[in-house]
Amino acid sequence: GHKSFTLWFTGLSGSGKSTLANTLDQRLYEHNIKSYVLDGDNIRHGLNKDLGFSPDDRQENIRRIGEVANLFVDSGTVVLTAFVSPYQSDRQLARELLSHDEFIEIYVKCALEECEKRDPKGLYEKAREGIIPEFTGISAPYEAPENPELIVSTDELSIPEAVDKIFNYLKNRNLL
Ligand code: GGZ
Repeated sequence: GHKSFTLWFTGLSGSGKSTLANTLDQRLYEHNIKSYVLDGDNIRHGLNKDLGFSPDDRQENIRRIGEVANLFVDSGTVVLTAFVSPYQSDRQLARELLSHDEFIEIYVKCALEECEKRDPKGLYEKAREGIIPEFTGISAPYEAPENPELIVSTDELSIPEAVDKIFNYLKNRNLL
């Protein structure tokens, strides 16, 4: 069978993390690889619905997601996580929960201006108006990864191109 590992997508709101994770998830299914996406829809509405967006709550959010990812990897599943995860220290903690080669950090890079222009849920507008406080990129920090395993620029690549880039990376590393 294939190896299992976590693909940890990090990036601004609207950068395309969930879209990439879900498209890749489908692609892995077509290759008979068992994978599962963890994102705000199935984590922040359930397990982590007691958490908000203060730095402490984000840290606890990421810690729990790291623990859950670890369990999925133990079960032999490829995990794709799609969370802003803006703090370097929180991502480092998640990395340390998994074994050395089981954590693959993918920086979904996209200029703030572009994310704000996309604004699919109107959250940036609300953040600018101060209706949403502590919004990443506007009124809360985003610490870009310094040494991610992979960078995909969604303001330069299409979704299929970005998915191809990740897929080829995994093949080259003999993970698929
Ligand atoms: C950032 C927020 C906030 C604040 C609500 N800051 O585009 P989205 O909507 O679907 O993705 C964002 C999501 C961020 O949740 P995460 O669990 O990924 O964040 S973290 O990793 O930092 O814990 C956005 C929405 O929730 N959202 N308020 N203040 N994003």
